[in-house]
Amino acid sequence: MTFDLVAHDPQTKARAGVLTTDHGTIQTPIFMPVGTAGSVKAVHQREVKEDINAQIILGNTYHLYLRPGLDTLRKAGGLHKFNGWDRPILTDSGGYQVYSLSETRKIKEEGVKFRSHIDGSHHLFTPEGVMDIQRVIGADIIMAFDECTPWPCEYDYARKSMDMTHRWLKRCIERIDSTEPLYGYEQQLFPIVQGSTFRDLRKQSAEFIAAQGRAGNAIGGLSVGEPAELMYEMTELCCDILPADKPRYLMGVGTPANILENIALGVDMFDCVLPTRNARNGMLFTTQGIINIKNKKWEQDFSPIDEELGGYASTFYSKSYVRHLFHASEYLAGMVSSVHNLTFYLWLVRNAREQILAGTFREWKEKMVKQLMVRL
Ligand code: PRF
Repeated sequence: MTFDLVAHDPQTKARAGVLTTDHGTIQTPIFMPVGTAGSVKAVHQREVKEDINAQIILGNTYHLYLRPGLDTLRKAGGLHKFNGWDRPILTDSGGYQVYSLSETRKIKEEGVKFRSHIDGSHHLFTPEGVMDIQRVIGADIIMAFDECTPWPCEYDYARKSMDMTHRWLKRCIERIDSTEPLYGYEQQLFPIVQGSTFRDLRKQSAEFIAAQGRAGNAIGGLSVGEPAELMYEMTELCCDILPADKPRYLMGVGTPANILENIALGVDMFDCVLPTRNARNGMLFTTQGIINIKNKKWEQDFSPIDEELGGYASTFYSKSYVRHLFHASEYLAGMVSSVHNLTFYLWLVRNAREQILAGTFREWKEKMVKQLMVRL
C-alpha cells in the first residue's frame, strides 16, 4: 500500500492524496459508504460502483463474523468474492459495534465477552481473534481492536481504557505481523487513537499510535455525542501528531459540515451511516440544503431531487414522486434516497479534492458549510 500526497491547501491543513491498494486506488479525501453486513443497505453493487462511484466501502467484523460466519466467508474466498465488490474494502474491528449492539458485554484485559444481538449466543473477541477474523474476511484495510469510550466519560476511565487499547494494539500488531493474508493480496492494519476529549490523553495516544509506523492511522472515540467544536479540537490535535505522509481516517464522521471541517484539519478518510440511514428515513442531503422529503411542502414539487448534483437517482426522480414512495411505504423510497445521498457524499469529497488541488478549498468550504446545512 502506498500513499502519495499530491497537493496541500495553502490556507488550511487540507491535503489531496492517492492511496493505492491491491484492489485499486483511492483519491483522498474520500468518503467510504458503509456496508455493514457486506452490502450497502438498499443499494445494488452496480450502483455503488457506477452511479455513486464509491472507491472503497466498509464492512464490519462484528456483523460478518456473526453472519454469514467465517466458514462461509472462507469458502467464498473472502468478502470481495462473496459480495462481488472488486474495489478496496475496509473492515472495522468490532471495537465499536460490540459496545453499541451486543446485549451484555464484559470488557477485560483478555478481550470482550458479548452476546450476539441476533440470537443471544455467547462470544469472545480478543485482539488476536479479531485479527484472524479480519484475515478471513479479507479487507484491504483492517482496523485494530479498540475500546471506544462513551461521552461524557470520567478522566480515569478514559485513561485506563486508552492504556488498554494501546496494549490491545500491541497484540494486534504481533498477530498481524506473524500471519499471512489468505487470498494473495496485501492487508494493512490501521491503529486507532482514543483518549476521549481529554487533550493530554489524546496527545499521548496519538504519539503512541504514530510510533507504531503503520501504513495509515485512525482517530476513534469522536462523534459520540460531544459538541462539534470539541470534536474539531481533538481532530486537530491528533492530526498535528499523526505522521503527515500516512492517511488519516476519522471513524464514524459525519454530517457534510463535519466532513468539510475535518478535511480542513488534515483528515483524509471518512465513513458514516448518516447518508444511508437517514435516506431510509426520508432525509435527503442536496447541494442546496437538507430536505425532509416526507413533508407536505414537496407534495407537488415535480423538480428533480437535485439537478445540480447530476447522477441517475438524483435527476431522474422528482421530489413529489419520492415523497409519494415514502408515504406508500415502497421499497424504492429507501433505494432511490440511499443512492442519492451517497452520490451527494461522494460529490462532496470529490469537490473538496478539486478545491484543494486548485488552492481554493478554504473559501469554498466556508460557503458550503452554510449552504449544505440549511433546512429546506
Ligand atoms: N472505534 C472503532 N470503530 C468506530 C469508532 C471507534 O472509536 C467510532 C467512533 N466514532 C466509529 N466507529 N473501532
